[in-house]
Amino acid sequence: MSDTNSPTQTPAWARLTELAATARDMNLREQFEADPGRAERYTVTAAGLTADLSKNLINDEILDALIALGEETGVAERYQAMVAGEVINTTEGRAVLHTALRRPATDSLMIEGDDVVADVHEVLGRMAAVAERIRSGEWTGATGSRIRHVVNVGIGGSDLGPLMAYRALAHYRESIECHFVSNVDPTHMVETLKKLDPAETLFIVASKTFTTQETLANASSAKAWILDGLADADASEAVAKHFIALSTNADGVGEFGIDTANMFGFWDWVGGRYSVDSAIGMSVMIAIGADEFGEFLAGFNDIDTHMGSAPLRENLPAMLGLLGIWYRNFLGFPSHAVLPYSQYLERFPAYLQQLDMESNGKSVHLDGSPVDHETGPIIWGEPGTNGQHAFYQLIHQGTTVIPADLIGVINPAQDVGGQHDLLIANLFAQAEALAFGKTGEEVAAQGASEGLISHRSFAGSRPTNMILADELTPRVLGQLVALYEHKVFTQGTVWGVNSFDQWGVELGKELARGIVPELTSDDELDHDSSTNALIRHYRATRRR
Ligand code: G6Q
Repeated sequence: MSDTNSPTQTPAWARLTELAATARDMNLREQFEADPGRAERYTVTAAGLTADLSKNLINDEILDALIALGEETGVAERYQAMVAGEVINTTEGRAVLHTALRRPATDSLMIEGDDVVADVHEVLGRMAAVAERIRSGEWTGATGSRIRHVVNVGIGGSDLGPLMAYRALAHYRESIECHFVSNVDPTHMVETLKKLDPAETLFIVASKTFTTQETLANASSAKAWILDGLADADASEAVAKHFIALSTNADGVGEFGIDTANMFGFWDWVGGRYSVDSAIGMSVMIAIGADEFGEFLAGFNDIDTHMGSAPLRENLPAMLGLLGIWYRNFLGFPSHAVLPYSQYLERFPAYLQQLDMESNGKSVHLDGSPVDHETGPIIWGEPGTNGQHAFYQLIHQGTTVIPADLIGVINPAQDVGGQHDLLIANLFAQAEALAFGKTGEEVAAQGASEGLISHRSFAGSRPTNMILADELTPRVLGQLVALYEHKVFTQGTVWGVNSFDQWGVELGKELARGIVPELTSDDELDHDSSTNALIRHYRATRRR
């Protein structure tokens, strides 16, 4: 997109700029008083998800202009191009086809003469067979013991998705316990392995490229731990029975010593942060079984279908994306909080940080021209109610408005003494407090002393999306993830950026490769004076 094609040049952008001038002072109390049907009109459903969008700083005029922006920037058309396999990741010359990972086996999608849906189901079938052998105890380790622990070794997209989903679906987990080691900090592996028995432990080396420094370092230390712990077993048998790989790089996997029969592949059209529904989800499949993993994929597909067919006004991922643009570009709010009222979703905000910030943290349009508007916001969050006792103070009374997604599950997997109702009461109360606040008069009427009135007042009109699911099943989790994938897609499309590359992570990696040998040598340094001084301080202080 050239500058003349920037979204700022659309009529809708100009209209939204005009509307923003007054919307900043929008009072949600007044909006609700004037419009008794507001909650109902601004509720959008998608598959098993219901979202009350009425507590946003919007009215029909603003919504119309946001939808016009989605239309003028071609959100629906670009989505069709993506799912059809067009090369929309232009900087890496790749199609973007994570939606093909969850299409039913009865579908087909021909890309360069190859049915990618058939390829996906071939791998899923092999994954299911191995997952079943591990779950049933038929797959044994080198000493004949059954596998009780699985350690996923991967980072970024090869860690965040499976870890998030494994925690979210803990209720569905059966016998096998999974662990996730991602950090190159050796303490991560050492602490994880402390309570594990090599005879009962299977490592999954999850790396799309099989070149990632952190993952290869951790995989090597895992291999050493297995070979050391199973010293009586034949080394190649120990590796064959205690390692499987998830990768697109068969040569790299073979070189590491993992039998490529125990490698589950995926394709370069799956971006790391979009890969939890590919072979990268193997740990989740082992934990919950292939049938439930199939449900997880079906949930993604529910939202893919919705995204591809619902008009923008009734299209939940698109609406969440457009509302985010309203806040980021027109009202100037720099961050967005995701606050799940579900302990099972404790890793969901961290997962979304990568999905959103790595996708849309960009400063140039697709054609390389600099953007003339803000792009991705800072995404952050923690589960409620914990966040309430930590950082909600700033969301309620700070000087920055932080739009938030509040996510709730109506029917709990576990309920003890009415605690779930307590959780949900807090969820609804937070949205109510943020939207409607508490005036000085109300504070005074409750008997507060004059000097405390301003301290105890809440301005209100702090926007939230309330997203509710009936139950946190694998299918609903798939729906939630796809909801955010397509929200991010919508925003990237409007902004005209490439949401599918991540060049911004390269520079640090490159510099680290240069610094590694410098830490253990006395060589001259020619960085800037700060970096040189840090390296010298490390050399002088590090005990070996
Ligand atoms: C995600 C990124 C990145 C990637 C990791 C791990 O979209 O590409 O987070 O997932 O760098 O890469 P490998 O799977 O290749 O080890």
